[in-house]
Amino acid sequence: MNIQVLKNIFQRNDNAARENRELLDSTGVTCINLLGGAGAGKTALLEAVIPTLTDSLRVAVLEGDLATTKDAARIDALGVPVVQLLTDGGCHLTATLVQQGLQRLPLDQVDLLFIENVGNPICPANFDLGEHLRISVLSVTEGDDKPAKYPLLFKDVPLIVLTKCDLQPLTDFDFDTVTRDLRRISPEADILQTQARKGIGIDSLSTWLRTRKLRGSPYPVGGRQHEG
Ligand SMILES: Nc1nc2c(ncn2[C@@H]2O[C@H](COP(=O)(O)OP(=O)(O)OP(=O)(O)O)[C@@H](O)[C@H]2O)c(=O)[nH]1
Ligand SMILES: [Mg+2]
Repeated sequence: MNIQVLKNIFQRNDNAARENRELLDSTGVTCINLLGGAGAGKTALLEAVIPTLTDSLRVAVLEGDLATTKDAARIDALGVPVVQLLTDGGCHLTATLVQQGLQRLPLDQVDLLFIENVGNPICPANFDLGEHLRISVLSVTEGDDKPAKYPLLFKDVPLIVLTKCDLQPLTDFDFDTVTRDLRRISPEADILQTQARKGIGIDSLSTWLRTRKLRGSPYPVGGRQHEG
């Protein structure tokens, strides 16, 4: 009985995700789902990279959180359209909530849409939102064992961004260990080291975003396996 309920939840989510992707495709919007643990530096990364993109790309953001509009306010300060999605305690965004957010955005005036998922290294990875690709974020303060312990977060993503690298000397975070583990989980993924506060590595991220052929790309879209 319980298994049937879970299946229905996933089916409803996947239907909404399919509709979201069709809407995004029909309006020419490329959508990136940004995943990572709480406080990994997702919003800081967006704050740093969005200003490097807006000369030629029209960017918008959907901000996912359990509560508050704090992250949306940080993005609003950049002058790009943003909608705060509140899960009201839920530990991940759903495609249905994203669908409501999409209705609030001027999609015909958007080229690139970032969805910052709820800070959580587990649940968000299980839910397709209709995005075209995912980018996973890991901060050095979380520890170098996290890719091995939370592999689904890093699976089938084209880019993994290591954040807060300025703090590495204060930790025992070992880049070789993380790189080896990430290669095992996602052999094709690019790995970037960043220090969003100092703007280091942001040019590389900006170039990555600009030069990837995001739409019509070979990245796996939709139909993700529900693991765990
Ligand atoms: N030293 C340092 N601190 C950083 C860096 N990037 C982010 N931080 C800090 O890390 C904390 C969390 O950053 P956020 O950008 O809010 O992280 P987040 O992943 O968006 O957090 P949630 O949305 O709550 O999951 C803040 O205090 C940031 O100032 C960095 O490159 N270096
Ligand atoms: Mg945030």
